[in-house]
Amino acid sequence: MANERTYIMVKPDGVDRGLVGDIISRFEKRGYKLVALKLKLASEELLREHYADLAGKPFFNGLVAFIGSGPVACMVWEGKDVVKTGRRMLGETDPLKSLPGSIRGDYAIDLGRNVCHGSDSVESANKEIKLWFNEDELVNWNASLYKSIYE
Ligand code: YYY
Ligand code: MG
Repeated sequence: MANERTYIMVKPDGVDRGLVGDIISRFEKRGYKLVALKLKLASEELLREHYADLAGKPFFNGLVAFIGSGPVACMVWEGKDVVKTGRRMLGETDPLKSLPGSIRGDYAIDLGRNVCHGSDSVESANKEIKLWFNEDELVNWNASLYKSIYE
């Protein structure tokens, strides 16, 4: 579905390292359409909800503390198969297992500093987009480049 959406977030390590522009650029160049974008200092409550499926894992508290330690760049991207393709563009959860050419494979080493988040399913994407953005922050617009991206 060309109107599938995913939630992509540059984590505080990626923002601090100046990787926001590169990550946006990769999605733009691939042909995806940006429909929402903001910088945010996330509350502990928001992060506990965002990572709710990981509550109980030994790294959960450290993860929430780290993602809340600095600004994150939040975005929603739209296009055909963007959830699965976005995950492939990010690489594996463990950067050392990520192929060069992926974001984590190009820029990261440690699990807890893997630079970016991407929704793992359409269902998670819908939940995360609602959690991080108000409806009026999602911009519906026609990208003229679509005629050069889709046949
Ligand atoms: O979706 P993804 O980010 O690739 O991995 P998740 O299993 O959802 O874990 C979220 C986040 O938690 C991961 O990006 C790094 C961190 N983490 C960790 O610090 N240590 C682990 N053993 C597993 C995950
Ligand atoms: Mg995940």
